[in-house]
Amino acid sequence: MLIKKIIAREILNSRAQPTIEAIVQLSDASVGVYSVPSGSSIGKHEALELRDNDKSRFRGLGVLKSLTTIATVLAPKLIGRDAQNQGEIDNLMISLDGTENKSNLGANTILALSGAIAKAQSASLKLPLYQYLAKLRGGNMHQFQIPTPMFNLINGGVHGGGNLDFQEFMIVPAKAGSYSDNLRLGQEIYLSLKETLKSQNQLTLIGDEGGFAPLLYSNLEAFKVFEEAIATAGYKVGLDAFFSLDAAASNIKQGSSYRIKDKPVPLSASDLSEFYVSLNEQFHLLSLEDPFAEDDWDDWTGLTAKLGSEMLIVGDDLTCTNLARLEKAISSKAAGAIVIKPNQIGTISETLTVVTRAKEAGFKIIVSHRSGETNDDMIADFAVAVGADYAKFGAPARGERVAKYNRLLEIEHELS
Ligand code: 2PG
Ligand code: MG
Repeated sequence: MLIKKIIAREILNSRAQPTIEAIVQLSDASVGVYSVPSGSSIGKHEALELRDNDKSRFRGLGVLKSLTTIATVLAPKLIGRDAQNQGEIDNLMISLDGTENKSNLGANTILALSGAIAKAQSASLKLPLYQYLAKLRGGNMHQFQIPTPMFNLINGGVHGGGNLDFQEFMIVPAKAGSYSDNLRLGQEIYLSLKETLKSQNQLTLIGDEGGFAPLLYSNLEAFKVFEEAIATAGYKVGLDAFFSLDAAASNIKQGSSYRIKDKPVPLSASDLSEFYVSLNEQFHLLSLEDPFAEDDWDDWTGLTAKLGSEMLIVGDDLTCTNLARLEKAISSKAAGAIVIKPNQIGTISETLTVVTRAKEAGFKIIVSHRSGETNDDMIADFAVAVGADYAKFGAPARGERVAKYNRLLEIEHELS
């Protein structure tokens, strides 16, 4: 169906930062509305998020440049095109930008339209969005499954209160249960964790992704608190629920070493690797994301050789949903799983391509929100569409997080 009208607006995300909402209308009156998320632990190799840098508005974070680009550069080229040609449209926007990292027009500018066009076309076809996205990828249209949620229940690093060094302490339900049972487990452990923290006179204030941000003595202590909360909720670690960690290690690297409060002295990469080994001996991690800084490939390869058969070593800042970086991760055996975030690369088509390649290489797929989110729930459909193994949407609390978890409930209902 032909694209008839494109509108873009400046709205706010969950972190009080402006973002872009695009509204695309097709000639049959179908509409797609999509708003772009925003990270705070942004990988060096992500496509560029364009901001106005005009300090007189929104502390420089405004997105008026993007709105102007949409109105004057992109919309004139897109109006009249057929929205079913997502790949062609995305390629056109990539070539109009003309840079490697979309620094000319902005990945947020381009993704706003890429997402809204996909949503409009799925509405026009009267297909649920996850089915339409699966069709775009050329994937299996029959065996849809809901990915296993990764609940980020303790927020540290740049998402927390500045106390814990690692960024995301997650609880992941066992694969066996239904999605709704898994969501219930997440809620029960979340509220049990709140009580556990209270009983230890800890603050129960929350961080950017809805998890708690307590003032603990060490990063290890977070796992001990988890153990207690899980037991109190009536679940068993290693049977009903597993631990995952996003170290987001680029943010804790100072010079050539890493600083974590568990150790009195700075750690070399090999010290940190030993720390992960002993952490795993004590708490058995399901996955470990960004264990080292984003360009330290040899350290990644070493850790994957050491621990990769016991847990998933996950690239996020390492890979940045970027095909070339994924290829390097595959050939250097630097990881066994990849975080997929459309706004790291800037178009729906490129994101789908990265998923397809990662699957082909046997990587596990973790489709992820960003720490700065709106209530947009397209990422939930995306996770189902690509047959993701895991969906990482933060804590099972706060509106912009539960928008995604509740959308998965809706899809589960529809599939049953
Ligand atoms: C991450 C993400 C999402 P941010 O590192 O995995 O949880 O954080 O969006 O801040 O990059
Ligand atoms: Mg991460």
